[in-house]
Amino acid sequence: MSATAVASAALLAGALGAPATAADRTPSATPLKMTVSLRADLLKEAKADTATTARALGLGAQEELHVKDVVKDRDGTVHTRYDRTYQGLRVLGGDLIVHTAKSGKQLGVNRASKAELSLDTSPKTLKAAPKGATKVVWAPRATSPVLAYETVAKSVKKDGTPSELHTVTDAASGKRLARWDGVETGLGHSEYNGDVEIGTSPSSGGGFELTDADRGGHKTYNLDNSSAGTGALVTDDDDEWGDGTPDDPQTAAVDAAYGAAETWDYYKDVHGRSGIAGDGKGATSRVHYGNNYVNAFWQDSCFCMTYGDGAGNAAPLTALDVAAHEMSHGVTAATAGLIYSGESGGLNEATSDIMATAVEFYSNTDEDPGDYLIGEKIDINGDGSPLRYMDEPSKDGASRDYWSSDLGNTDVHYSSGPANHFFYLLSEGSGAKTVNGVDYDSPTYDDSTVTGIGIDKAAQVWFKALSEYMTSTTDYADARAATLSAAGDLYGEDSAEYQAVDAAWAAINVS
Ligand SMILES: [Ca+2]
Ligand SMILES: [Ca+2]
Ligand SMILES: [Ca+2]
Ligand SMILES: [Zn+2]
Repeated sequence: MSATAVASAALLAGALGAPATAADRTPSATPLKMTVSLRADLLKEAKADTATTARALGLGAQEELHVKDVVKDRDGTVHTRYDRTYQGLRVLGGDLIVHTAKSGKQLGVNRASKAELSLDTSPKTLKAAPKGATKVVWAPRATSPVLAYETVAKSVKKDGTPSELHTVTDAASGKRLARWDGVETGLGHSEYNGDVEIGTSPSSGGGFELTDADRGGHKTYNLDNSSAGTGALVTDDDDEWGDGTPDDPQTAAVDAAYGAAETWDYYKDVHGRSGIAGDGKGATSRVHYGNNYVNAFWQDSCFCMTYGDGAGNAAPLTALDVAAHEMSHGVTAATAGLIYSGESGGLNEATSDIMATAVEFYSNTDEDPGDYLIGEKIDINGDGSPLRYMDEPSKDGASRDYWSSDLGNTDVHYSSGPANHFFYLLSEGSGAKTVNGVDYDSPTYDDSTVTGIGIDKAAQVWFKALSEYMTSTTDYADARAATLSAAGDLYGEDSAEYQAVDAAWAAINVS
């Protein structure tokens, strides 16, 4: 595994794989390639209209909409995502998406909560606010909105992973309503992509730095075993980086920079999205976090990716599916905002596995070809087995294969199983199959046979559902509806693709 990265800013532009999809084969409901200025214009338009839109949706005078994201399809349909405030308080579960035809006609609305908002935000009897709390309105999917306090407690867990624990309590009773961690951890990894080109820039003091000018100025930092701060921007004197082994501290930085670049290119080339937040801005990556730290994580608060060096500091967790998994948490945060607990948390995790797998198939290097395994390059279990299997998630000993009513009570890394399984079935179909040399044998809940539509179409369906139909409170039943809407838009409701989406959900016990 010689991962000598030879690169310069000048060499890079457009050098990394343009996708093979021909524009004329692309359905008109796929997202338009969004430039930063087009997106800015659409956001500006939506922002100017928020009051009118709020009234048109029948929202009360106390409610305000705040534009979060906007997607425009090739056929001119615009999907505008809003957060909501009520009497100036943030409404958790107040997010909604408005779909508008090219003609200006409103096509529909997806709401995280359908409940009407009318509550006293300053009642006389109120529990004292916990320290550091923010008053919010908690509007979960199934019950009435209540006044609540949200606190964020920052700490570091025993294994060195930072934690930003969000707790929502009922402001009247003090009862805990929800809890989730804002630091979304996932996997472990080694490095490995062979010789790659990475985006670098000339350094002001001479030499080069790991700043990718072609991808929003993404920067890679070396924490040098610290677990705090930004670290030092990785620099080099001759623009040839790393030696393909963990002995050279630059090697992990090369893999991290490559992972960020491939993830950026995938979202841009395939889904027309410019950067994780869609605003054209690059994130940052930090390598060599802590000591013997066997994990990697994304933090929305610093818009940054962090990688440990693995067991014995000998196997940096910088493989592509880990990188793309973690950065896709940033995409989910900037779009559907799926709450990281219960069924929505499982769907959040699954989205990261699904998009990471799509990125891996897109990148498809000889050293790391596409597969439906997560973390197959890490050997985190010490026996060569991957972290997760999408064809039959229970093979990891903990994940669920099928939906059941208690699914929301399991850890989000296991309740992601059925959605990962759905994505495998939608891509490749049920039963035995070999893809890129890996053998799969995907079962179905009802012993039905599912015919796959290929990973490219399956990923189009999932991303469109994520960015245009899912909200913060989406559960498995909603995800089915969201993907059916997406497949209907893309391929028509009479299409084989639409039927396959339906069949794949039934095969994981969601119908
Ligand atoms: Ca060098
Ligand atoms: Ca692979
Ligand atoms: Ca993989
Ligand atoms: Zn994750």
